[in-house]
Amino acid sequence: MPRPFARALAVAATAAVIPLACPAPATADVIIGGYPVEISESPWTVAVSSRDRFGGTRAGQFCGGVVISRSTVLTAAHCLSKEVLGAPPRQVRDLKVIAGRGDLLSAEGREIAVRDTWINPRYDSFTNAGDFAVLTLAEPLAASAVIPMAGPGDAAYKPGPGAVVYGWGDTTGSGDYATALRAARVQVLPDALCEEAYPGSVDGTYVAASMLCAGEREGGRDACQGDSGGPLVAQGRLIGLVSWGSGCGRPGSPGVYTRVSEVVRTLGAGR
Ligand code: 4AZ
Repeated sequence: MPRPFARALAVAATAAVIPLACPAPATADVIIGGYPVEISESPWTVAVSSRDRFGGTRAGQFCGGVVISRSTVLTAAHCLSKEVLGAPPRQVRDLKVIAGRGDLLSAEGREIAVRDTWINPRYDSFTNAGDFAVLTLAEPLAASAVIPMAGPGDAAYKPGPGAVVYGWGDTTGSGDYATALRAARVQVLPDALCEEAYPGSVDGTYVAASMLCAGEREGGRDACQGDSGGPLVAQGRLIGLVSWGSGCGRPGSPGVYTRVSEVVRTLGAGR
């Protein structure tokens, strides 16, 4: 199970009142190893937010999401878990998607209410397999915000350089959450690398049929807490959603993503 971002925020909130020592993962350089991007370059990247649950300082952002149709956003199933939200999603009254806003401290773009949530019933919180959920928006976004999903057999899934992950998550591995959107260039890695790294532990188990392995063999560039649910893009198509991993940017512990071809299969079969 990925360490939920909510827990990190809860720790941060507590620390603001009582100066408790926050546990700092032993990683440097954590999106880790990324660079700032304009939201106009990736209009399909959205912030999933609840000020009620996560406070207003970063517009309530707690996960990433991806626009796959004008009224549909994909995110990670674990983002909507009780462990993260502290309640079932339908009880989170101000669950929103923030589109067209790169800088969370600005008022640009739109905040759109989530009309309905659907969590993949086959999501397995022990292995992390099937880590995706669908948010239906109360109002549609522009068609230009939609990114196509790479279907089964798409060449974009082939191991190699040139994939990019986007998010507002931790940039150091020590709870330094970005306020402006960042991206990191990563490699799609062979399944064997993640099968070796994650044969089964408390963090999860790599299942190649429903997960995608990406990062850098030597560590460095990676997604991290708060990036969950956000996009991994290759050849202009969505191939992954940030899901889990052991730490962030560590050599030998690549990032694990939800394989979007599995999402396409599931949604195509009527869920
Ligand atoms: C998380 O806790 C998380 N390095 C997300 C991505 C990765 C690790 C942890 C990948 O949400």
